[in-house]
Amino acid sequence: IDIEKAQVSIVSIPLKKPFSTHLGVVREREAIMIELWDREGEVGYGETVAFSSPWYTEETVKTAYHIQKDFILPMVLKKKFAHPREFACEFSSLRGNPMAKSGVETALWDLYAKKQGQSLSRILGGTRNEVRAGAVVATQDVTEALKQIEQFTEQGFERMKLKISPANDRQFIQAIRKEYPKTPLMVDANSAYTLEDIDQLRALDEFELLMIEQPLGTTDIVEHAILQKQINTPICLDESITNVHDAKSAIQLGSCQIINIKIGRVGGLAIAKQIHDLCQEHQLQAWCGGMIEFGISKAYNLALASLPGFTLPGDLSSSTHYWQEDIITPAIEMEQGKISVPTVPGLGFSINERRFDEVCVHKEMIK
Ligand code: OSB
Ligand code: MG
Repeated sequence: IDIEKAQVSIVSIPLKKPFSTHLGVVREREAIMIELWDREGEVGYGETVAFSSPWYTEETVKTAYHIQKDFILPMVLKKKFAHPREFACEFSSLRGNPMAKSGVETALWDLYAKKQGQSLSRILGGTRNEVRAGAVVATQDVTEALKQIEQFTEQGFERMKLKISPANDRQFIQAIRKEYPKTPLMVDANSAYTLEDIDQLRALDEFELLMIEQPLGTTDIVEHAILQKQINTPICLDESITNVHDAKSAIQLGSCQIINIKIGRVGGLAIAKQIHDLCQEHQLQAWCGGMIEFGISKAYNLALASLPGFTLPGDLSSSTHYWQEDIITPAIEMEQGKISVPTVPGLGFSINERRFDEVCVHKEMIK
């Protein structure tokens, strides 16, 4: 892969409804799109999933833009890659900034898969032709949550994830369990608890949740191991797993039974695949997390989630789940709770230029 030029653009679209967690509310999604062209005119697409503010992890749209424009892209333009796997090694001396890295690394995978004439899923070793979807209920209001679950159920989602916090767990989950006694339910706390809340967390065991995602702090790998010994609900780690080493530590310590793998959070597709392989080796369940993302990132999630170790439904939804019209073509659609994995060469989706121009707020070519 020999890259000739790169375009970095910022797109922005308002959400159909606010996405609310104990950390704040997302009303508008802003993200950085990456287009890489090689010397033969082939293009690869990437999406950078950092948010406008650092509520989920440290990165933001502005920090990722700076790292990509001033460090990653100049190096990518200079180097020739035999395989996208070489990216992680090449950039090991650029510390942190996993979402900035992932936005560029994924574009190399799309380009590579197109050159090979194979689907990205196939290149990665995917074994599924469809993946199971899952919906996220991100509101602090019970009536609104029930309304959303009713709609999600009608749309075909079979698994619901509720955003919880110490101020909003028991009564909230109870109200939903009462109406939906059989629906597979899981909860995500985004680090809202500490070990002092052990009794409150143990009290959630009775709801037979599929898992509790990231109850404790982002760096609390040891504390999660202590907590897991005292509750029955399986712990799933999200924010705590930022690379392969974190996954190894969590597995060795028994900090979780399940890992949520997000390509952007771990710094790219090659590392996401390595964490998947590690989960398989140690018999941990894995699933693919979501970032309220645009279609390009969703398409990478489909390819990743087609790997055999992704045994649970992911935070995967159609490309019109969060807004009326996305920037990709064709659209990603969900049918009966499932989304099909593309079989055409590469990522399987490209940018819809008309829609892209409507929502693009900044564009820059780097040569
Ligand atoms: O913690 O999994 C999370 C969205 C943005 C940031 C963090 C998280 C989420 C979600 C997934 O819960 C929502 C989705 O993309 O469907
Ligand atoms: Mg999460």
